[in-house]
Amino acid sequence: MRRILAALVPLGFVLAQEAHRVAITHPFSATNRETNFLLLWVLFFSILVFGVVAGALAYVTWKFRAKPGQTGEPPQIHGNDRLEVVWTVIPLVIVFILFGLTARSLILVNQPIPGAMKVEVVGYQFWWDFHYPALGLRNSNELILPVGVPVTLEITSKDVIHSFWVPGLTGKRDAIPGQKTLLHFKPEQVGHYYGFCAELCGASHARMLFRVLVVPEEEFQRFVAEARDYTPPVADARGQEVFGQFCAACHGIQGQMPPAVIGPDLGFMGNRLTLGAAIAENTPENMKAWIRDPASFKPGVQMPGFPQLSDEDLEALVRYLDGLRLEGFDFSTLPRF
Ligand code: HEC
Ligand SMILES: [Cu+2]
Repeated sequence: MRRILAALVPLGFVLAQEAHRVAITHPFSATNRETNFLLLWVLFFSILVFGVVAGALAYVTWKFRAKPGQTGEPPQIHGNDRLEVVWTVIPLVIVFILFGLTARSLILVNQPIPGAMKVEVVGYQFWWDFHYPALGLRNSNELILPVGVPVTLEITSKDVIHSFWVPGLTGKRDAIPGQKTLLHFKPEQVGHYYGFCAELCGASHARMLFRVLVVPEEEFQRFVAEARDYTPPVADARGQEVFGQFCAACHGIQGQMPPAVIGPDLGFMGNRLTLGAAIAENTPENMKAWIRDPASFKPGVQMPGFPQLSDEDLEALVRYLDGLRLEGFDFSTLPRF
């Protein structure tokens, strides 16, 4: 018993600390406000139904209990039309009320918002690509959005069904091959939001995460302007050579898409906070370990390992990748939701 408690306490602590990642009640999102509103109504009716049913049961049990000196069966009652109509109609009314409230919420949160910025979202086993067609900008695994500007996400998948979900920011939407699904919302608060794939999609489904970085509008505009004139910096010439030899077939760097997109765009890898679709922190150590053996991070990953690279080449490559960045942006200090 004591051992179970000793295990549960730290678990509870971790859960309390990490609960914000699935904060569907975070109030700075239209979807979540609707969820909260519905939650209250559902809770209200649940408590009401429980109270009436449990109360009636308690009353009947007490009222028709065996009295002292009573023998044999008490008088039996068969059917009561009025009572039966009442207990059919009341639940029906409750169901209709909940249906009406839910339909209203669904219509509200699925309305396109005029003037929305379009971002194309593509799910792959096991990562996400974000493309801003009007801005000529592309980034993988970390979606950067300006606060206060409505967006429309056009979501699809290149392989199996995935599901795009950012609990703190908006609802969930399936990513279906050959189809486009839409998600409309307006980020209302600057922050670093946790995203998940919410549809079982293969061995590393649970490791198919992403982040949404909601930044002040002028910071976003600055990022877009600088990205437009971006020539990928070469922080290490040897690193660039190694990249061209081993990596460029699958990985594009901002604006230079490989013929068939196979891996994430690495154009702003130096600005990324995370690695491997947000499962590890983007540090040089993790980067080296990832390149040597990505499958040790993610079973079933579509990237081969490169154990054959010499230590010098690996160091050079990591310096080159870290140099792929726009200077003057630090997203690590955003509040986390
Ligand atoms: C056969 C195609 C292929 C080759 C070759 C390849 N990669 Fe990848 N790479 C991928 C795929 C696919 C992913 C996405 C893995 C995932 O998260 O599921 C990936 C992910 C990555 C990531 C993580 C990106 C992010 O957004 O978190 C980095 C960094 C990376 N690769 C670097 C390299 C480097 C460096 C090389 C060359 C030494 C290389 N890759 C070679 C396919 C490839
Ligand atoms: Cu998935």
